[in-house]
Amino acid sequence: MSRALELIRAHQRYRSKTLNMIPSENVQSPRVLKALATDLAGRYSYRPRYYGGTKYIDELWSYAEEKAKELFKADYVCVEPLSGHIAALLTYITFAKDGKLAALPPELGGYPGNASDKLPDALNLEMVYLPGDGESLLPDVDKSVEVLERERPKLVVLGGSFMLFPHPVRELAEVVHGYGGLLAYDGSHVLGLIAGGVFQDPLREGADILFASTHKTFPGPQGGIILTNDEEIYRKLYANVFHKIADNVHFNRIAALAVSIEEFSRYGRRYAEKIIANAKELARNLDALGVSLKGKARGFTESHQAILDFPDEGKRMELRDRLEECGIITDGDLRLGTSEVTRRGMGKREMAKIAKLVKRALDGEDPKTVKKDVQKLLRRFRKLRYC
Ligand code: DSN
Repeated sequence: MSRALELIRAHQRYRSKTLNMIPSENVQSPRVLKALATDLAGRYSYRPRYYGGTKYIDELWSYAEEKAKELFKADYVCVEPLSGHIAALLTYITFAKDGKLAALPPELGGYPGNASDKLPDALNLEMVYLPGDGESLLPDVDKSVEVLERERPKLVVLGGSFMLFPHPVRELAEVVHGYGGLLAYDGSHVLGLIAGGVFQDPLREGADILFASTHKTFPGPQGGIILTNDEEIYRKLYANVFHKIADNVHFNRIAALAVSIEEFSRYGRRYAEKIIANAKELARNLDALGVSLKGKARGFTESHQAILDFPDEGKRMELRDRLEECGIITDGDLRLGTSEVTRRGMGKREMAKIAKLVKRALDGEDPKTVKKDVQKLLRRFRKLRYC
């Protein structure tokens, strides 16, 4: 017996007995998994054409692009980035390299890759951090306008990793365009909510570029995507794809993305609506049980996340581990996401149950008794919906 296969099985068994609340994860549909595990996983193709044997690959590639443009209502798309991080990298090297980039700092909700010692360090970017509010995790519009007018960064990024509410795209786009800058939106977390038409619509609100990962609220394979309505922006981005950010763009992933877009086109709107309704319900129930959450003054959340408010990092890590002992998987910032539980068919009643289970775990009840109840809840939700 292969040790690797044993570990895969052990992982699958373990995760099937736990409640996954990580907001940057989701489960793939059987068809998406099937597409990933095909011959495409070992093939190459380039543009312009170099390899033989690619006639179906090339058709699939174009099909994925057409379906993405249709679903996201964009004129141009890059499906080549291997992840959301690589989509950010492609956007930054194309439009901000050796210049100024503005974004929210990670502690106010921005992507951790925007920390000064990460992507900005790798690309020699001068970082301009947008002022914001650690409670709502939103940029402060007036203060951001001041900073942008003073610093005039080439590229400004809204959106991020800790997102409870829509970002002020309309409010800031005019300023950025006024001095000749570009506005990008990191929709990694909320891509499914955008595609479902239930959150905000960055490309119609003034963003020039929407980049994202494809596996969070959007239930596709792990990967990245960039969308724009501007031909010149697209041409500049595409010129930096081959042999700058990738050599092989992984055609099993692109095929799986096409499958997930087909599925989302049928079921996505209902799914996205339910994700948000569940996040709101979960947050309301946690609050009623006395658990402190971010964003309370604005109604906790309008996205897929509810974020517990424990300022001490050590305490958060301890609670993450305690929750896991109880069968509830979350992250070191105690963000609770509803994408996966929604996909498993859970609704309002289950959100109230999950809130109680989280509260019992946080209160230090014996993990064995909480875990038993978590597993009892899971047993009724084995089948995936919206696919
Ligand atoms: N890995 C993504 C997340 O968990 O939000 C981005 O940091």
